[in-house]
Order: sequence, then C-alpha cells, then structure tokens
Amino acid sequence: MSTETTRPAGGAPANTNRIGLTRADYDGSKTTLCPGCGHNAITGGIIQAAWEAGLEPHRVAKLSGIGCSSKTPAYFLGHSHGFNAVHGRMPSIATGVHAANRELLLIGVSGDGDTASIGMGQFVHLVRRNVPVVYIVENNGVYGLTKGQFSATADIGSTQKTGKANELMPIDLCALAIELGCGFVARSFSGDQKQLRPLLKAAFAHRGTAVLDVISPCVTFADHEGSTKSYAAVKEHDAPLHDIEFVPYFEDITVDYEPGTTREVTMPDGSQIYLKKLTADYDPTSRENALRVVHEARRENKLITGLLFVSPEDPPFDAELKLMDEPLASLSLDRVRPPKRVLDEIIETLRTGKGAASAGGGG
Ligand SMILES: Cc1ncc(C[n+]2csc(CCOP(=O)(O)OP(=O)(O)O)c2C)c(N)n1
Ligand code: SF4
Repeated sequence: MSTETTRPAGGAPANTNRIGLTRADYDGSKTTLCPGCGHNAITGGIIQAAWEAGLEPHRVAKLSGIGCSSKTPAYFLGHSHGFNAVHGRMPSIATGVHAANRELLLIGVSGDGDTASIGMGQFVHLVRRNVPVVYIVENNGVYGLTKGQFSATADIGSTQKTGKANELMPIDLCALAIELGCGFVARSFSGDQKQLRPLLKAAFAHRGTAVLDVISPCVTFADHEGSTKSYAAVKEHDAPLHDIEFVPYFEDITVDYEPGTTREVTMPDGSQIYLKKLTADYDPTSRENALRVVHEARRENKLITGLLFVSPEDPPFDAELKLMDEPLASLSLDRVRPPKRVLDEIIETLRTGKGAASAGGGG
C-alpha cells in the first residue's frame, strides 16, 4: 500500500499523537509475567494501538477476570480506569460499567480459562447482548496461573509438558462468537504485531462487542513440542486471510491500492478497514462464510488469522435498552430515583388494580 497524507506540516511534535500524548503516556506498571510470555507482546500491541488511535486514557476502562492474562491491564494505560473482577465475571462488570457510563471505551482482557470455562455463560450473554467491549482473549490453551492444566480451547491431541494428551473437543471462541451474532470477530497471534495492531484499532472503532481471540504462547507450560499453541506450532500453521490496514477517521490519508485487490469496510465513526487479498478473496461480511472458513481450517489443521467477520451497523446494547444519552453515572440522585409520589402511585395501582402510575422523574 502506498499512503499519502495531506495533513499540513507542523502541529503536534512527531513523537506525540493527535491528542498530544507520547507512547509512554499509555504505559502501565512493569510486567510481572514470565519473560517471553505472549501476553506481554499483546500488552505492547494494546499500548501501541491505543497511542496510534489517540484514545483518551481517562475515557478508557480496563476490565479483567483472573489469570496471568487478566493481570495484564495493570501493565498498560496506567492513567485509565480499571476493575479486576473475579474469575470469569468480567462480562457482568463490563455490562454494568457500560450501563452506568457509555462514554467509556471498555477494554476487557481475559484468558481462555477465564472465558471458555468458568466465564462461559457470562461471555455468551455479553456477546448476545452486543455490549460494547473490546474483548481480548489471550489464548494459550492452558490455565497458566494455576500451573498449566488444559483449558477448554486446547486442541485434541495437544500435550501437556508431562506428555499427557488432551482428549476433549476444543471450544472455538471465534466460531461461537460468530454463531452468537457478534458483529466483530478476529483471530490473531501475539507474535504478529503487524496484524494485531490494526485489528485492535478497528476493534476500538467498533460499537458493539468486538471479540479478538489472540493465540498467546505460555512459555512456561505450553511452549514444548506437542503443544499446538507453542511459538513454533503457531508459526508453522498460521494462515493469514489478508493483510490488514486501518485508517482512522481523523487521518487525512489517501490509500492507493491496486483496484480489485482490497475489500474495504467502513466503521460507524468513518474509519476504514482495508483487507488486502492474500491467496483467495475473503468476504468478512458473511457469517456463513466465516463459520465455514473456521471449520475448514480446523479440519485442515490450519490456524486462520485475520478479521473473520464484521458487521459494523448492528445495534449495540445501549440502543436496544434505549438508554438516555447522558451517562447514568453523572445523573443526580433525584433524576435516577423515582420520587416518593411515583412509588406511592405504583403501590396503589398494584394494591387496588386501579389507576395508572405516572411517569417517573422530577420531584
Ligand atoms: C472461582 C475460582 N476458581 C478457580 C480459580 C483458580 N484459577 C485462577 S486463574 C485460573 C485459570 C487461568 O487461566 P486463563 O484464564 O487461561 O489465564 P492464563 O493464566 O493462562 O493467562 C484458575 C482456574 C479462581 N481464582 N477462582
Ligand atoms: S505461566 Fe505462562 S501464561 Fe503465566 S506468565 Fe508465565 S508464560 Fe505467561
């Protein structure tokens, strides 16, 4: 791709983004994870993508459950809000945060254990309700924090360090999310920042649940021969669907691709995703096609990565709930709580079966 920017010279210094922040302004505290853990690379990708996207740190809330992966929100966006929930319960917290304050961009980080086992019910209903959360699963096929037991995403035949093989069917979180009606589903690899970063930025621009399943090798418990989520196995089986570029709405950039070589997707804020064909053309707007490709990949022992499915216009949770524009969190108590008069009328209606309760609000 060649890009031409028509932005006038001058303005913000080269090492700052559109809101005048440096990349370091998006850092968090120092990681305590094992050196080489895939989760650290994803943290780096989130920091870089958030900086490039010019996210306002005070308008971001980071949410997670329990696990090595769920510790990572401490390591990025140190000036943002954050809540470390209990195991598998991040989706409930995210739903509450969103209902209380729709002005926050929610970044949820979970593990394959946190999501695909204890948190499965929560995950399913978050996706089904289309709660706007960038939901990142740092998927290593094991419970890293509790010493490497198989998770529900471990492939059949994949082995633990001890040699024990997994005999259970894996749960494919992307296939599940697509089936549940999720409007943004992507799969990537922690070692492929070139692919991961534009996917993250596109997910930030999505107005509904965006599921990113990122294969993230656990160097301590799942990086041996026999693990299908080791660095070597992922590199060998990775089959990217396309090269992906993301051009945010605020970049005045002309993209110059050969005609017919890309598929473009416009996000609700006007940003553009460009998907450049690799081998075969891929239509990311067809749910059926996406499911077929994921199933075929499993049969052929390939790890398909890229933007699997996107449907930017699906109504998000707040539209469906008809929430008012003003965040509930900033409403005064008298506007949130019905006055005594209204409660009395409701009770009277219930008691006598007569009379209509008046609309709430006011004193
Ligand atoms: C209710 C409850 N059950 C079990 C645990 C123990 N536990 C902590 S983290 C974890 C799994 C973590 O695996 P995953 O989400 O894949 O994250 P990783 O550590 O691999 O990044 C488990 C079972 C817990 N903390 N709380
Ligand atoms: S145990 Fe595994 S998942 Fe946890 S920090 Fe170490 S390498 Fe990462």
